[in-house]
Amino acid sequence: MSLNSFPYQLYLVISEADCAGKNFLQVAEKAILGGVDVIQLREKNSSTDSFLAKAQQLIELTDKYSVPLIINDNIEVAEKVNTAGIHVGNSDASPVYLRQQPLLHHKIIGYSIEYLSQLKNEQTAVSDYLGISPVFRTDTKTDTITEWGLEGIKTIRLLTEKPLVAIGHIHLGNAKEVMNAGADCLAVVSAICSAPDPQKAAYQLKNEILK
Ligand code: TZP
Ligand code: MG
Repeated sequence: MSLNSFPYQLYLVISEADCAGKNFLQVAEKAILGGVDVIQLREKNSSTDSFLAKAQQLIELTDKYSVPLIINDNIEVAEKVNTAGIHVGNSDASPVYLRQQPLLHHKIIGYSIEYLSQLKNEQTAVSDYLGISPVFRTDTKTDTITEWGLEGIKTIRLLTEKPLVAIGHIHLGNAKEVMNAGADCLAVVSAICSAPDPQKAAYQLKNEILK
């Protein structure tokens, strides 16, 4: 297991829509105060202009707390806002392509794994961390392919030393078993964004990870 290129343990994936009426910047700040150590902005139904505006607001906050900000699948936003990284899926721009871009090549690159065959490809080789996507079925993202489950994490753990970020229906009740299966980091949307108290939710999750 190698944590050097991604030494984080609790990863908030956030969008304005996922915060359901709450101010997403306030949710993000509470999450940081609770123990989130990396944040991804994932705006699936926004125009690039709106995504850009949100990223510019969010990076002011993440910079204040020295928390890395990662942009989901939007090269223009990742280039224009000086974010720490970009996350892509199997059908997005490829990590190899991103590594060739002058404004992106040095950034953290995350790559979602939906098929075991991806572990052998050059995209995986150039990525800083791998998303195990999804671990469990989730209402937050329904266009998914494999549900890896705990067995899937164990299998992937045996096949790669890349840092593994588990995502998909992760909450306080299963956090420890997901870590024990071989994940290095837990990524959550609803466990924090939909929580009545996002700071407390983040704090409890972080404690569970560190236990
Ligand atoms: N990728 C795979 S599952 C997922 C993403 C973005 C959503 C996870 O959301 P939740 O609410 O933590 O299950
Ligand atoms: Mg995508």
